[in-house]
Amino acid sequence: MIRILNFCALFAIVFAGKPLQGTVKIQGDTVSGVIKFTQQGDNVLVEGQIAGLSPGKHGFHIHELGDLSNGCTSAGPHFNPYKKNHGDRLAQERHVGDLGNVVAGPDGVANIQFTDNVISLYGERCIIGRALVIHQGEDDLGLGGNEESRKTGNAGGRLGCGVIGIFSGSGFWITMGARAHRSPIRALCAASVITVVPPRSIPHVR
Ligand SMILES: [Cu+2]
Ligand SMILES: [Zn+2]
Repeated sequence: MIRILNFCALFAIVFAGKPLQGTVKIQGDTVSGVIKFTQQGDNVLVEGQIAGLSPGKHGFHIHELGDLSNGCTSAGPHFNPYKKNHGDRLAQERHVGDLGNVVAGPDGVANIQFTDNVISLYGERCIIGRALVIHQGEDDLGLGGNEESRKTGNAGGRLGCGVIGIFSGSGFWITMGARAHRSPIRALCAASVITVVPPRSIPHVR
């Protein structure tokens, strides 16, 4: 087990120059934007811009499904593989998909840049293929004192959403795609990340 994990560390170092990156185009009736995700060790850098919002705070979450066949509604609930309560991005008790609020200025634009060490671009906390949703209202971060607060943060309707996919400039994924099927080391690593490592508690954030 430890050797397998070391393999993974080596694997991560070897591919350090080829970042894992995801991207999502957010679309809605009034809102639009693009967000990019970059894996940096255990952290994911989240950066981008969403326009067309009302000034103020808006709930910002990864939802479980990448299914937008019925608009943002079919994206399902917050991505919550550990069956926790809803919470702040910086809280111990949170859904993996809980990214707090983003803040739009008077011009309706939210400029977004933060790192998070709970979401990931691989393994069991992987957000690729799931939906990013921007909400109409402020997320109460699970502190609203009611049942809905512990599920959704009472952030209101879904203004816009998009499915997170592989970024065009992500050399890592392009290499993986070309060679993964004939590389036992990579297959082993992927398997260890996904199945051999027992579910661990969400790492404490900073
Ligand atoms: Cu949401
Ligand atoms: Zn949540």
